Amino acid sequence: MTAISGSNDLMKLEDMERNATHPLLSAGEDGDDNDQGGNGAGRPGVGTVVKAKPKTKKPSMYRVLLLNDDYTPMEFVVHVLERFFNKSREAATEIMLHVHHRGVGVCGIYTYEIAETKVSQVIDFARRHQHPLQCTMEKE
Ligand code: TYC
Repeated sequence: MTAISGSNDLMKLEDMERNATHPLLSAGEDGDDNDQGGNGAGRPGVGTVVKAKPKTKKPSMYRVLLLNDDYTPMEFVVHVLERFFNKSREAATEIMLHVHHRGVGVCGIYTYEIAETKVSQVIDFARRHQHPLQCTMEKE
């Protein structure tokens, strides 16, 4: 006759379930009083599940710059700033005059792809109108 050791084995199973690492519990919070640091020390293959770290990184930003030259008409530059950089007539005029006097000025700050697109659009638009206006970008 085999002895039935039922209650003993059942207790062990319950203990195992109670001690199973829970994603919302960290070391020492599993409600038992036999904490071993919560890292499964001495229990091969058992470790603490640590909450996933939200991994969101801010993208690098790039300044789009307009360069001065002696030939592009002021009105054309103002138009470029209104059309491609969504500036008001007043803001566009201010930036154009800044570039005219200082040699270079910021049109806007964007993520890499947007900045690259703006630069291409401005250079292409200026070329099509036979103006030497130059535009470039730099990491912020
Ligand atoms: N310097 C130009 C002129 O006198 C005007 C100008 C302003 C040109 C800004 C380019 O990015 C520029 N007509």
